[in-house]
Amino acid sequence: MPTSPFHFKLQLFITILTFILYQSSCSSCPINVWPKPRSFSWPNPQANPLSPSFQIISPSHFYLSKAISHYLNLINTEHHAPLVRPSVNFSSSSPLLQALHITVYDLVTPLQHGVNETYTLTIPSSGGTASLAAQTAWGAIWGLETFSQLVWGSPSRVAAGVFMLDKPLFPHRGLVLDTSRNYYGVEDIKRTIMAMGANKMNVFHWHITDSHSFPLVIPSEPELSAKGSYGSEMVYTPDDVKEIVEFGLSHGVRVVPEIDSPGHTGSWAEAYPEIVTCANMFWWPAGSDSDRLAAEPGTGHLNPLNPKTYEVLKNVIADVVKLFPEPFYHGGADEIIPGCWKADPTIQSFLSNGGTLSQALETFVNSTFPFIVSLNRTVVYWEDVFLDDLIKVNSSCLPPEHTILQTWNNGPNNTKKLVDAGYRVIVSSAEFYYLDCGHGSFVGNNSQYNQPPGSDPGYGGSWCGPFKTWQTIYNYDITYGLSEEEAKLVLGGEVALWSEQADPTVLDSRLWPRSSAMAEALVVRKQG
Ligand code: CP6
Repeated sequence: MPTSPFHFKLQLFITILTFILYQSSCSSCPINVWPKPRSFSWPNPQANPLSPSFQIISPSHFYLSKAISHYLNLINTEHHAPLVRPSVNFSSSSPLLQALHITVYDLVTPLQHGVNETYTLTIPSSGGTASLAAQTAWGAIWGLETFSQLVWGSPSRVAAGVFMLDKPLFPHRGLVLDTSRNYYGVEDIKRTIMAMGANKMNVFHWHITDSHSFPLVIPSEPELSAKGSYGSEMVYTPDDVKEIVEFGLSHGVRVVPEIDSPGHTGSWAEAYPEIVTCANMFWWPAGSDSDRLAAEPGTGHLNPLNPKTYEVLKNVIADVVKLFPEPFYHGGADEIIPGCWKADPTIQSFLSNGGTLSQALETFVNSTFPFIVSLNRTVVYWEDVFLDDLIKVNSSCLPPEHTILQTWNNGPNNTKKLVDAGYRVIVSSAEFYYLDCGHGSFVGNNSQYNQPPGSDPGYGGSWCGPFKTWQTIYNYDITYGLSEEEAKLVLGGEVALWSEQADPTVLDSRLWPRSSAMAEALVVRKQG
């Protein structure tokens, strides 16, 4: 059996030639696969019955085998009836499809950013054996997803005479879930990851901690979750994390942890009040430079000048890196509020001795970033760390080879500023990709609530409306306005579900189907 990349390329070449020949006979056949594969041909739409003893034959690979069980189970139990049934010729006396044969050329590359996700799938019109070929197990998992979508009805039939070559346009197709403002159970997270895999989305960005609760059990700092979680049942233990990470790998989904800091850390004050500034400050003075971000009471920031901060934080980082094998580590660093740091006397004297808030942030980054890099992690931060107009670090603190910045404050200009500074970028534009505001969410200002007059209009005051439809999300071009060279640094996008106004009861309906729109746009839609 050919095993080298050369053979893989040769096979791709042959498959591509086959396409060119076939596509000329049927250039726009509809096919029920989401996201749409990059290219396919189905010149004479027909379906064959799936053999009752249908099997999947594959090389041995721990996660691929788990994926095969999952898909066999789906194929054998789901009997899905597409809303729009493919109008194809089907006769139960046609030849049966007996097996799907999987070839994987590289069985060792772990799931990681930029892994080869290409697969080819051929289902002959004559029954017998279909073949799926992929460079890696991770591409093969996508091929299985596609195959499962091509089986429908009861008794099962399968599309036949199909040739497909699929690979995503963007390597990073993610979803952020905030599990601090509201707690989500392990089953909610696994269900979300499974749905991501069904959409060929490959990064679950887990915004685990924030100001409202600290649900992650950190073995070397157990007080953080013991005191900072919503309750002893509302935590993620190391076993829970392992279960989620393993579940992700079985579905082609990486789990990237985010421990947001130095901002968004009010919950840390339950265990360590001495390292958190402004944790109990409820309202910002109206119109101050502090009411512009993170419209939440007591957001809390780690004190960058207190050595104890780094003692605790480094323990947290070291444990998180042990819990999550994933090579990316998200450090947050969004929405630093001047008044929160200024509320602390030690920071006040630092400032009155000529220090600046940006220097305080540089101290924080210089005391943590090299440590994270030393643990073999690529660091992701929100764009604020480099683009905020009041508090930001010099780019020399953040070498682009170790840093990825995630933009959320809209528009192509921020993305352009980031890529022009040499950073790789993940796009999470709040205007297009923030899903937290559902239909009927509050749009307006919060003045009827218990806030001092003139205070921040509050969460939802400026962003919740209008509701983003799937079409809005689908049509968003994450590389809009960039040159081809600049666009190369855009790794992909992430939709986000912040949980101030979301919890497990609305999880599925906020995320789906709108996330599927981004999934297809990043896999196949021509940008620009
Ligand atoms: N929490 C954290 C949030 C937000 C961010 N970080 C956020 C900001 C603006 C909107 C929605 C969410 N709730 N930690 C920004 C990255 Cl509109």
